[in-house]
Amino acid sequence: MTKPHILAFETYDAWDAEPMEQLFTVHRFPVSGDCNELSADTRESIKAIAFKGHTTLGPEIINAFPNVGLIANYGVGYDTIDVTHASSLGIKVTNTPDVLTNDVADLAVGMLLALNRDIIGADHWVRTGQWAGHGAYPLQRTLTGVSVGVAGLGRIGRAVANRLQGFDTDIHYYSQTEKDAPSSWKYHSSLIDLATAVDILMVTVSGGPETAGIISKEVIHAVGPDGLIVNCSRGSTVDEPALLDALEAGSLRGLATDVFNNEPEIDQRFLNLNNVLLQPHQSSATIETRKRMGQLQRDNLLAYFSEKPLLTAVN
Ligand code: 8YV
Repeated sequence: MTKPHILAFETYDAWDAEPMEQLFTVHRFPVSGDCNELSADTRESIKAIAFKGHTTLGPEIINAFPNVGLIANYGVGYDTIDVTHASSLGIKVTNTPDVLTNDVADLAVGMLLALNRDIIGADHWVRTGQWAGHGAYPLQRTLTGVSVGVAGLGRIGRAVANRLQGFDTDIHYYSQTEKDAPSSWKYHSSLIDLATAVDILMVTVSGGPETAGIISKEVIHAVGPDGLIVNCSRGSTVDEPALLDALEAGSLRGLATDVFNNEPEIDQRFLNLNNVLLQPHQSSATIETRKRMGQLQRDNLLAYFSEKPLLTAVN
């Protein structure tokens, strides 16, 4: 049987690349971004796209592959894929939910703990001899009894809230509609109300046009000079210039973030701040989870080519 032709974006680890090559004839998306580097015959032979990464997959690229019927995303977030355009052409889109929820939530909580107690600064204090030279590290803040707000109670937000409940915090959340959640979790129908009520804001909403900039200047100021923001969602959800202004002015106590606008070419202002914890978009980046994400992406491709129901369709 001839192997179906697919177009693969970005590079894959061997445990994904090998089975992908066994199952499909894999064409690589040109590094230059110019689809015309692939011949018209090749572009027409391609029936599905294995998408990965955070570049834009918009009409220009999608239209260059006239026989594509599926875009299988490697990742839960699909904000860079123009799903509306894909749908208008009858192209299905899948993602990789659930398999990464725990790792993302773990990193979000890990970032919060590290930021709140300045674990990285304290490590530096020991390594540089300041403990012996200057004595005890400056006192930090407790998490016990603190009010934590989860912005977006989807799969990841819920996993974050479940973990933080174990730290004896008061859980508040914002969502468009009230969710079936423990009665002790306080629902807020507006982000400003949530930010005003809590000391720590965990951003777990999905990315995309609906959530662009929702962590606005007003929300950031409502979290306030005693407050922290932790972002494991998308850089686009936050008004980044307002966030940087607040951090520089001390009108927000601190930020931990795994995501940025224009990553990895992040705003250099982040690098001069000592009240931030910066991570290289690695919340799903464990060997185990990445293997599950690759498997789910391939399972969706296989389902498509064998005309079975897609496992995790988003349109
Ligand atoms: C990326 C992510 O997909 O799942 C998501 O939405 O942001 C990540 O897991 C991963 O970095 C691969 O690009």
